[in-house]
Amino acid sequence: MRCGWRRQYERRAGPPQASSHPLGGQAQRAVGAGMSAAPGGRSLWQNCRVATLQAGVNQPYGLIDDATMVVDGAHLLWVGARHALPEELAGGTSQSHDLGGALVTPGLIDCHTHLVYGGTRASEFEQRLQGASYEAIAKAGGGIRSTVAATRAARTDMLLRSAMARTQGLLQEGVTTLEIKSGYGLSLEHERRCLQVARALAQRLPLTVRTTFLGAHALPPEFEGRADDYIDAVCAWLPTLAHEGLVDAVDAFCERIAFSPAQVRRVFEVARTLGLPVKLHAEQLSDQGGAALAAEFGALSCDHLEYLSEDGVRAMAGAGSVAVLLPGAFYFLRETKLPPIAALRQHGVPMALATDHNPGSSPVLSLLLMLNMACTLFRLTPEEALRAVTVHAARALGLSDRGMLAAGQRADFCVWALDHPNELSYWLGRNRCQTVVVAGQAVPPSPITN
Ligand code: DI6
Ligand code: FE
Repeated sequence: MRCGWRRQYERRAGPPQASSHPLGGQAQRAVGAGMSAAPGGRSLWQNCRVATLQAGVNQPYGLIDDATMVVDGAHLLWVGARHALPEELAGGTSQSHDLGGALVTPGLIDCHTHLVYGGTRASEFEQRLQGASYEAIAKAGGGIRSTVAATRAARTDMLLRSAMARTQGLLQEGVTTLEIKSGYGLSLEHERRCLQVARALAQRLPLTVRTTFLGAHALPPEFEGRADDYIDAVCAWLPTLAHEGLVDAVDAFCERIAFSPAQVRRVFEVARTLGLPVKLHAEQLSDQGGAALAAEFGALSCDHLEYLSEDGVRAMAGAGSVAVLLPGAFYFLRETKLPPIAALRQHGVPMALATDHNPGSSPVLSLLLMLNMACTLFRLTPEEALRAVTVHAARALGLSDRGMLAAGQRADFCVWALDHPNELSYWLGRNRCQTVVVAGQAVPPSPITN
């Protein structure tokens, strides 16, 4: 039985770290605190089992046993079997880490969240348990609108603080890249504020944040009965926010309770003139033909997709759009209609997974839990699930420099107290992530602040 990870990490270049039980919080603290490489230096990470997810490695998960990784600054210089390490790379490193046989994966990517908002919707959850439907609550002016009111009322520092706490939890579970959508401000001023908070998170925490403008998320009360006027406003705000450097992509909610394909098209046309990629909340509660529309605009991804038709699958395959599946929302809304997994596989549409963290339909703060739910609820394989939060999630964000472990990629990776990558989908409710490395630097563990 492989149990190499039970050994405490060692730093060859310095004195051994304080040895405490490897499963205790103290051990995690000691490991994380002792492992930051010199910025810009070269470091060697060895005695590990690496799930590279490279297509070129002819093993499930692109697995390399007894692997070595050479990190140079923020990037990987070399990844392979230890015996194949070129002589010239073996020397000249400023630090060497013995990982004691631990599992290494790419840093995880949560490619769909609505993480900046005020308040909670726990009372709405209670209403739904008593029989009210998500759509009925939304139509009665609750739902997204109640979070919009709480977000507008929240002080900016409180928005930042609550978003920081959520993000820290994700980071400690191995998330090194995070997408955050606006969509709870729904006015120029408040959408800007939410996007600024998302940018501020990336200044304060060691992970990449990609922002998505989701002005077309719901109709704010001041535009009641005037959805087309609201879309005019969204189309006018977008260039302003884009020029302020706040927008990496554009999304919309195409649904009976939100916006029609014709309205979404208008937003996407503005995105196109600005050269911004689009994504879409499509076919979550009904089939609106949203995925085909998004595909027409070369969407990076279409997300949710429970009601996606075969034509929609074909359109996505043709456009190379990623299917972002969100089992947290499926579970929390007690949906029964499954996304068309077999058709997505058959047409070669890459599948990603994300938390969809939001206060209404998916108050989920564990990406690993999504791996498990994708396997149990959607019947993904554990390997598909891991690809879904690495390689395919990177593609859903238009990022080609991460998501697998290979020379030239960013040195974003996680060290796990696990033997095999299938355990990432297997364990529920216990974080086995020992160390998170972002751009070649080990992230020191930090207490969650809220
Ligand atoms: N679909 C979702 O699941 C979230 N937004 C969306 O367009 C839900 C947002 C909420 O209920 O607050
Ligand atoms: Fe969402």
